[in-house]
Amino acid sequence: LKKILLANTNIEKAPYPVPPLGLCLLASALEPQYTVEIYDGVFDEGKSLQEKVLAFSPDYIGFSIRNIDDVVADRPVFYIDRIISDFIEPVRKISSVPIILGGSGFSIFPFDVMRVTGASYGIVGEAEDILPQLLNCLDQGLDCSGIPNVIVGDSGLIWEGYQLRFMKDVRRGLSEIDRRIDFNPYRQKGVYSIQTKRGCSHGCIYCSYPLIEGKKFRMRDPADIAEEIAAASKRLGFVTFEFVDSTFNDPKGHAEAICREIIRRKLKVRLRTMGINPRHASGELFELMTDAGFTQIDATPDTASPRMLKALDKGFNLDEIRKMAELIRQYDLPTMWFFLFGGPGENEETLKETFDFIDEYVNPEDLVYMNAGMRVYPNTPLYDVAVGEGLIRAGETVFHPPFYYYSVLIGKKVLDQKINEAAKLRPNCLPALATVPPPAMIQEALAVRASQNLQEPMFRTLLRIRRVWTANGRL
Ligand code: B12
Repeated sequence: LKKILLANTNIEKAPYPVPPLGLCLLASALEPQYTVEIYDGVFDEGKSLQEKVLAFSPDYIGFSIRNIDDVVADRPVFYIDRIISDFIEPVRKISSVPIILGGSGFSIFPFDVMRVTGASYGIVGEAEDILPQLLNCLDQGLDCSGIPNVIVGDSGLIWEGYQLRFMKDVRRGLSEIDRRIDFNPYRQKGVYSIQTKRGCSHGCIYCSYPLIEGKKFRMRDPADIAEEIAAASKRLGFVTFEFVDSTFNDPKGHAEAICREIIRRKLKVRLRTMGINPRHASGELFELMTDAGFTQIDATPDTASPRMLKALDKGFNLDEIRKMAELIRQYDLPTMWFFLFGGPGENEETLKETFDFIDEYVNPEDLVYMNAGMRVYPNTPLYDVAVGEGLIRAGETVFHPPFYYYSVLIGKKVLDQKINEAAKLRPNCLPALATVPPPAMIQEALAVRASQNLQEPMFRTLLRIRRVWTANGRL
């Protein structure tokens, strides 16, 4: 059997380390035709990668590129430099096998990443079908440029005429993350990731998800998902499961069905999710989520200004966000709220509309994450707006340095100032730069949680400590 090493190049540990779900799914799709090993770089950061390559001696090496930058305008973290210096270059020094790239970050900027890494092949989007096809093609020494989603870079020229396809059926092998990588370091701070569907049919103007996963929702069977959770929790004991879907409760009915399957099996699990779509939030959904074991959710309306909801093409309205906020209070579900400020049309009035909503509806014990400036991705409506306003030229790359959009009606300086003022008045509202707590604060939070046996989400403990530190002038 031919051998492939799949390497996870993601070393980001904030807000918490995430296990390489995609690579585990790929491993399952490649077996038994290929012998697969995964190198997880999250904690090792590339240190033992050369050793791994020498010991395993793979025929192919796949690198997963999840993050390009950290989407915080004033914190210029560009992950690609270290991916090249700590992962790709060390491997090149000792091996000349084909290098294949993929992953969500890669899929947004495939040509830029191919250029800066000089990789042989890249696959845009999901790769369970395509990676085995590409490897079969390479095994036979054929020209692989006609395979959908594949970019060929080995001639030094990058072939840009690839077609993008998504699988019809997402019912595939299981990730079994803990069987493929060492899950122990994730136990404490991390989560076990579960994907319930792929695709996103919403049209939020800045968003890259439809480019990565396609625009059509493709759902997994709710019973299969509950079985996956049951099996993993049997193997691992008590861990938190997190749903990684673009929006958890779309299309309507699927999330409800998953909760029912979990409840029916009487699973004792701790669940969390990002992306609750206000349009499809209901008392029934919240009841089911609470019964299934949700202890925390993320609410990501982006704005609570009616004008900005339209400008960002969010597909829901302020009444629906209010209704969701009421349900969150009624069911007492700890929530992290996310707002993105500065989109097209943002001005001082629209900002006030969002802050008025926060003051009236958000529990002061819940965290509000305020991001100023919108990261522009290629092939999105926001990119076209930026071109139309003369901020970038048509076709211009926004890969590096990352390009952020700020409404011309307010500008970066005033927007940052307003966000900082809002944060001063509201201890639970944090500008993006303040959301990574200092290590000493995390230590204190861990100690408090252990001594009082607190089960609440970490962000609530941290927020309380933050208040004390601010009052003492420690921050
Ligand atoms: C869920 C999610 C989160 C969750 C993660 C929870 C969890 N338990 O994993 C949370 C909210 C914590 C999060 C945080 C962050 N995220 Co996030 N996140 C996502 C999201 C929505 C899904 C990722 C996922 O799990 N997908 C499911 C798996 C199955 O897919 P996959 O890993 O991509 O793998 C498939 C393919 O990519 C491909 N593939 C993957 N690897 C490889 C390798 C090879 C060789 C090949 C051929 C193919 C291949 O095949 C796989 C199977 O089909 C993506 C957007 C998206 N739709 O992809 C953003 C995304 C990855 N995140 C992004 C970012 C920036 C971040 C943060 C840096 C933000 C921040 N400042 O906090 C952090 C970093 C966290 C970390 N430790 O890395 C960006 C990255 C783009 C960029 N600008 O760099 C994305 C793309 C969203 C966006 N803005 O467009 N995130």
